[in-house]
Amino acid sequence: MSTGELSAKATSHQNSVVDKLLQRDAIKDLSRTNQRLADYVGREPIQALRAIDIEAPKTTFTSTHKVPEVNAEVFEIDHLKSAMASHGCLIIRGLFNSTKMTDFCRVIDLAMEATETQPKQGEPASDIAEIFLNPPSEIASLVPRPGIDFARAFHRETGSVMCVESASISEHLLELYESVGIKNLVADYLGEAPCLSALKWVLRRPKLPINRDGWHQDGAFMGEGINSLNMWIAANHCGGESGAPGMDLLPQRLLKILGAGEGEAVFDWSVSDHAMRTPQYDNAITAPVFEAGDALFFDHFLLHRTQYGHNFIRPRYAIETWFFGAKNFPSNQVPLSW
Ligand SMILES: O=C(O)CCC(=O)C(=O)O
Repeated sequence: MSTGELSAKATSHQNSVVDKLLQRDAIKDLSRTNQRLADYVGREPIQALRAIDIEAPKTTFTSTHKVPEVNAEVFEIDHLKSAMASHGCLIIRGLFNSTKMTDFCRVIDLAMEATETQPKQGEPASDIAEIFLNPPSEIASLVPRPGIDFARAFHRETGSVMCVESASISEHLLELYESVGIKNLVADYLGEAPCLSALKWVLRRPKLPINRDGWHQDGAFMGEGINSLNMWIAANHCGGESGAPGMDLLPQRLLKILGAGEGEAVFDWSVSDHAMRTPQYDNAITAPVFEAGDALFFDHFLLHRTQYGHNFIRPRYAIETWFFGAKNFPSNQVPLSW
């Protein structure tokens, strides 16, 4: 697809989040994102107390689902602390406006198309390409081996794109997060100010078929000692029997990395499906249904994978944002200040 076609598709969504993004100042956004990366260059992590090292309050959840959940209107920080301590995860229903999130699916399409449609050499980038593909200049030098090209190819092949490929999407999302109180929520949970990660801040529209052996704990490649919280936002109806892949979860509080690279696992950080089919895990595994705007929170010890199945008939859109302690962060995930 040419950048012209991309532009035509994008402008048919006037007054949408796409339209708002097109009105942004791409140069200003780029300079902000560059600064966020620069803030962490040469900074060493400090292994301080993590959220999971602190005794959490016990909250009663009324739902009978396997994953604790709460509606955004009644959410309090103790819900998160308690659920993370007991199950390693929590769903906050309706945390984001569902119309805005549904609208965001177009942004994900355009961001993915933009990374596949680089402007030809010597050809100036169109307005749309400037917004949807304006990565920070230093990113290539900051990504550890096997490097940025590997990371980009991995994302393209699996159906995802790093948010920082578009500084404007990144800055837009940070503003959105702040407007619904996410910065305070994450700081309250972590017990320290948060930072983000260029490598683990990802727009997702997973390609089918889903990998059966993709179970993993992110701590297998981030390290165990970090202070982390992931916010995974569904941008469309998915999970369960909805016809679009959600997430398969083992909602149990784990405090170490289990069996990385075991059995038929595809990566040295993943776990095979066979290894998960023990009586201890099998009854607990669940694939919750999500609506646009619902958010799932978990940390680097939760065992999960993109929901596996054969009956998917619709794409799934999601935004994954890993937050870390501003002091206790994994340096290999290319931290960004917030
Ligand atoms: O969105 C997905 O399917 C996978 C997300 C994931 O693995 C993660 O958030 O760590």
